[in-house]
Amino acid sequence: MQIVYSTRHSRHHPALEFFEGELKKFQETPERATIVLEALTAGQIGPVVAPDDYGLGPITALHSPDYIEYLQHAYERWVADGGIPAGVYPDSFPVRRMLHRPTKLSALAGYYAFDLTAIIVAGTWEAAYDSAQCALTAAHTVSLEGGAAFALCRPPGHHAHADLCGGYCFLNNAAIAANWLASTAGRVALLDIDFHHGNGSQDLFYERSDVLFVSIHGDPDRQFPYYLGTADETGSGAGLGYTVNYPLAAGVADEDYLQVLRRAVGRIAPYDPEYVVVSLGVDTFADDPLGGFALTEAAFPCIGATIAQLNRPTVFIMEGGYAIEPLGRNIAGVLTGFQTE
Ligand code: SP5
Ligand code: ZN
Repeated sequence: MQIVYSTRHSRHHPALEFFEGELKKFQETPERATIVLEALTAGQIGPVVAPDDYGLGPITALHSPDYIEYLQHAYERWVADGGIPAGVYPDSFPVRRMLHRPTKLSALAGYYAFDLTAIIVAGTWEAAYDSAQCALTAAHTVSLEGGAAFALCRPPGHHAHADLCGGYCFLNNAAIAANWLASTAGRVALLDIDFHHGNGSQDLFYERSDVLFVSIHGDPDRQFPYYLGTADETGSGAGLGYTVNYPLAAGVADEDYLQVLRRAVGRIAPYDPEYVVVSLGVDTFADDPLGGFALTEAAFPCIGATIAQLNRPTVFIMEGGYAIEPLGRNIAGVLTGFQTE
């Protein structure tokens, strides 16, 4: 299958993040992408191509123009305003009943974010833009040729809302691809198997029936993103019944996980989607520093094979996975399992 990759991901490289009460090394590193690229190349998964440029249209079809304008210029305005060169860090968040949109950059940063990890540096916009273009290129290929494609997206996307960054995400790559496919197809399924709930994706499609959102993730009662992803969130209005969440307790291992995945796939099949988009995070791996499940390497090819049962043109979008050394093998495992099924 085609692999879509842009070297510009490396322009997004914040040094530090606030993690469990301390400043630590930023964990969503450029090395994540290069190790995946190496593993996919070594595993002969398919040809590697650079993304085409679909412009801002498919991005602003989901993200609000003011948020996009903010992302494009935040770093230069932050530095001009006396901010530290290390990156844009919010100083406050508007929560319940706080409605004013301020002009001060450190405050605007909190207005457009829900946590402290979507740190904007000089090259963040270019990296995020290319990440979304990788997703669109993979979607376009699959729409022309069928089969499957893998967008090696970095930064990841599934936590990003229409006008909110967070969880290392700025532009919702998977949602942008799903929305683009849905504009020509009647029905698209977005299956999110990152360890963390895809709060941004859910919110973007919550009132729509043309994109079925199905997510398996750590129970938000104890796991990031905490404030969304419960089983009783099922969509609203025209979207009622088109959001399906499978929150799981910490410690879930291969057999139990695969059983839930088969149930999720069983929920997607009768929807009869023309395309499947997969938010592919492998932070479900036992040794992941940000995850809480106990999957072994052997689970990942089974995950790919289970998704292949849907037998639909499929776009894989890379999301999380922070155990660096096994990251490439685990992504390659899913794609190989999918291909050999
Ligand atoms: C795309 C993606 O995977 N983003 C994940 C962002 C998660 N950030 C919150 C981390 C919460 C820290 N708790 C970790 C406890 C594990 N022992
Ligand atoms: Zn994740």
